[in-house]
Amino acid sequence: MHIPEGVTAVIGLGVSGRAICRHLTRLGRSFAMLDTRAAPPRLEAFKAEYPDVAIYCGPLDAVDFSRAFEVVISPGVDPLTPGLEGLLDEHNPATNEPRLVGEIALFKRAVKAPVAAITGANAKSTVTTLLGEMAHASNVAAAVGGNLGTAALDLLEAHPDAELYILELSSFQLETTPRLGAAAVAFLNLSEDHLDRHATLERYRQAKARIFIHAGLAVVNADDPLTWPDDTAVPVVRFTGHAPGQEEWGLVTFVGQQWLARGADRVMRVDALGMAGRHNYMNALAALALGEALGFSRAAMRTVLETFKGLPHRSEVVDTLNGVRFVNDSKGTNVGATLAAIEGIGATLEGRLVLLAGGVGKGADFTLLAAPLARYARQVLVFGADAQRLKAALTPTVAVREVETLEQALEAALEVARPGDCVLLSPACASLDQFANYEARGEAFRQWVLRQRSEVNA
Ligand code: UMA
Ligand code: ADP
Repeated sequence: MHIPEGVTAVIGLGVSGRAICRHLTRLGRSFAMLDTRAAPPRLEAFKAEYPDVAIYCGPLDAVDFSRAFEVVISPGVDPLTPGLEGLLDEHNPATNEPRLVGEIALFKRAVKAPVAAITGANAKSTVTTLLGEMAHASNVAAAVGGNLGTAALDLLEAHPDAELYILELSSFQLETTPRLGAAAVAFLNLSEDHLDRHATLERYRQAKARIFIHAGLAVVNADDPLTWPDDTAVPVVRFTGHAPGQEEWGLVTFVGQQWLARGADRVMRVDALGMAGRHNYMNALAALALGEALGFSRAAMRTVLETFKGLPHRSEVVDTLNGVRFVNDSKGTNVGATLAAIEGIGATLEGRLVLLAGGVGKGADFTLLAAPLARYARQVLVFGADAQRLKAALTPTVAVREVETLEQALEAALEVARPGDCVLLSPACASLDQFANYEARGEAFRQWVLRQRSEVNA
């Protein structure tokens, strides 16, 4: 297959690919759709919607891109896929950008209002959602999406008059964004994830650090130097889990109570936060720092922090059965997220945590979990594709039992948990070996707990 002269090649028939096609249609540009899978989902629906668009499914090294206007790639496709090599480094004189770009490059060319963007290994969705709520509470017409919810290009059509676009951006999206030029950005934290794609933590960091390009202001984590920009020209505001410097956001203790504060200026007590867990103090601070940079009202931001209970599948309390609390953190899909959940929740119940973990480990180093689990966990139940690797990393430091499925892990948890304990699903792994996605895994956990509840009540 060759892409004809002047035609844009769109790669990936997913949420982003479809949003890119709608956008190119609005611009009146001709395009072809490509997907590396032999039979991508929703192919027939796409053909029906775009009967005149050329479609190619198969290996990209059989495609001649040399005459394409540009190549616009979906985040799930590696720019180093055979057939695409070199395109990211090739200059496109028509756009003054690389010949290979992603959805966010097209978004940047079209957007008329300021952009706020959030990245990090974890907590992106939580902080993005919080910031969106804070904007609305401050009467700013903000449109929220990106890696979370509505695709960025679809936001432009759904909210053409937005005063602010708030985007959660993944490393996959940033990797193919030449210059974002956002008014305010945040890089929340960095720990290993997606190493199957980025190969090293440094390459993962570099992809995420593209968020700083031409940024008006950057909110970064003072406790995590990997989130700091290499470019010292970017104005920075820091947040920390310790006492803040004068211009920083952090935690201060006042008359025995911990407060979120900007320098010496106390903003709210942590026990007034709607979200549970110490890791959410950091998320609240990051959102406050961004909100203040964007001119939101402090009173409005405080109200949001008091009422926002967190997103589903993120340290979400499902129910308490016979004194045992069941917490669904299915979105804990990497070691960093699971560490945050264990420390966020476990700190209040040393030795009383029953952790359920497992799935697809994406090549992660699970030994980092051993020390905190030795302190906080009564028992760890591992399941799924990487159960054995998890077990090997935690043995003999922690009591680990291997089972096959989440349901078996829950049954085993019920046997070992005592009143006052917490059964936490925070798998440190992706779900795709046994579930459609992390939501389906969290829902399976929730449904099982609710079934137990009806048996308890019966
Ligand atoms: N795929 C192929 N060949 C292709 C195209 C896709 O094999 O030619 C596979 C990918 O490897 C992946 C799947 O298809 O397994 C989906 O990839 P995609 O790029 O088509 O995904 P979209 O449906 O466009 O969704 C993407 C984000 N998905 C990914 O980055 C994998 C969605 O984030 C995002 O909401 C959406 O764009 C809109 O911006 C999801 C996600 O899992 C929530 N993100 C990762 C994360 O948060 O960890 C980064
Ligand atoms: P993302 O969109 O980056 O995946 P989410 O807000 O969906 O982030 O949260 C994902 C997981 O990250 C949660 O399950 C939680 O365990 C963990 N998490 C939440 N806050 C933090 C934090 N400040 N640092 C590290 N991990 C966190």
